Amino acid sequence: MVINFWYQLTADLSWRIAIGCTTFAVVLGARIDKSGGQVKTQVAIIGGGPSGLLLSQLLHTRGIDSVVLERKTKDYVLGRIRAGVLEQGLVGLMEQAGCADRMHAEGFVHDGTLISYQDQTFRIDFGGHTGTPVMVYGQTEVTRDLYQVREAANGKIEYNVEDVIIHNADGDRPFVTYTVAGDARRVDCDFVAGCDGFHGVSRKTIPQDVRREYEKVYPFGWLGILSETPPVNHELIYANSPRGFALCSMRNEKLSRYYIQCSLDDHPENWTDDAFWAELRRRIPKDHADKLVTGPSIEKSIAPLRSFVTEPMRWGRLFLCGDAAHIVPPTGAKGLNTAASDVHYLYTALRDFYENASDAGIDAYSQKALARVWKAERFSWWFSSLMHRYPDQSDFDLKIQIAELEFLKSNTAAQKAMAENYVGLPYER
Ligand code: FAS
Ligand code: PHB
Repeated sequence: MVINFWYQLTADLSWRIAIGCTTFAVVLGARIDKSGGQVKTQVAIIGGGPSGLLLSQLLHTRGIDSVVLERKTKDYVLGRIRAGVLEQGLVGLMEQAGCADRMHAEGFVHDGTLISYQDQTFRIDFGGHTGTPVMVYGQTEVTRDLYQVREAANGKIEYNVEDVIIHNADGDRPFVTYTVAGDARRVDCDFVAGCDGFHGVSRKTIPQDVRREYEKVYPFGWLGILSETPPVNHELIYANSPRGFALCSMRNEKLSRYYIQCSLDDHPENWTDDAFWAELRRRIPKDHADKLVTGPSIEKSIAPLRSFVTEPMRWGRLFLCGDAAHIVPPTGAKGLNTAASDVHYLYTALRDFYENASDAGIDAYSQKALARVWKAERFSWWFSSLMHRYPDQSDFDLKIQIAELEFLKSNTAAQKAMAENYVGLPYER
């Protein structure tokens, strides 16, 4: 904690000298001058989604202060319907962050999933192959729990921020400028965590001649609905049907989440609820289709599918986390979970910097995070290739896809490999 002490002392000294012209409220180590215009903290976090909030809370547990800058309102962030399946790694991080009680009370522990094709259905036994389950608990609830624990700790979160610019990321004194309702603000910090998602500013702060980007855009999207109906099955069902992919998931006993593969030029308003239910029935196993409980959709949206990675995930004192650095097709439920492993690596690196005066973690961050990112990219691409019907698929391609499903259905080693990837590969030490 030596570094932390000297940081606090110098920060106090420099601020005491300035105290004549400013008043400041100490908010978790972050200090704001009377205009609210300038803040000094240890880690400036761009983005108040799951990555940014989880990192902020984990840092807080070690007395490392941070400021989270979020472009939207809290309600807007909570209104996004996204991931539903948590790996044990993320479950552990939520426990470490001190906000796992509701997840354990309301989440569903799943030991397997069903896969269907050509009127056949088989189960991948996560527990049998790996001894590890997954937790079904919506990203919205994860984010809600993180907001709650940050607010309880007086965490500094600025909403509705605009014009965010990261300065001196490759120098020793980075800072972030931004505005709130036209009011200019500045955060001076030791490090910047870019947790601002695919459309954020952090990735683009890394010069183009430093960045290398890899991308694959899939020729289809997912039309998803949320309905206040009981799930059709107690475990998820991934379906490969001649009409396209479908997924049956859930949020709780009374809230179901369903997806069907759709074309990229489709729109949610093209689909009445009845049309969606009829199409879903055509794509899932008949015994489940017959017992499907339908109802009005309370959310209906289309998500495009892409695989994307940017390298490196660090530039000077700027570190990219989560969707700011990588995107996966949601088939393997790896988006949120890979963001979580980034946060784990960055949190432990910053903890070691402040507590042990060690640069080893921050110097190894990008390489260590990318090693796991690419394995998640591979699994998500593989599972998407296995389960979706591609517009340009030849008869040969289709035969290979079915043979792959036959092999997965009949081979223990193949099922073990799938289970190990789905429940989440270990976080490298
Ligand atoms: P996020 O995008 O969640 O959060 C980034 C935050 O930064 C946002 O709140 C944004 O408002 C803010 N921000 C952006 N620019 C900013 C700026 N300039 N200044 C300040 N703040 C800024 N994953 C799954 O595992 N399963 C799924 O089913 C699934 N479905 C998805 C559906 C959709 C439509 C999308 C887009 C993603 C889906 N994902 C899914 C992936 C998703 O869950 C992400 O992996 C997860 O949100 C990553 O979290 P963050 O890295 O925090 O990024
Ligand atoms: C979801 O419940 O939203 C969900 C579950 C598993 C996936 C994708 C999405 O692979």
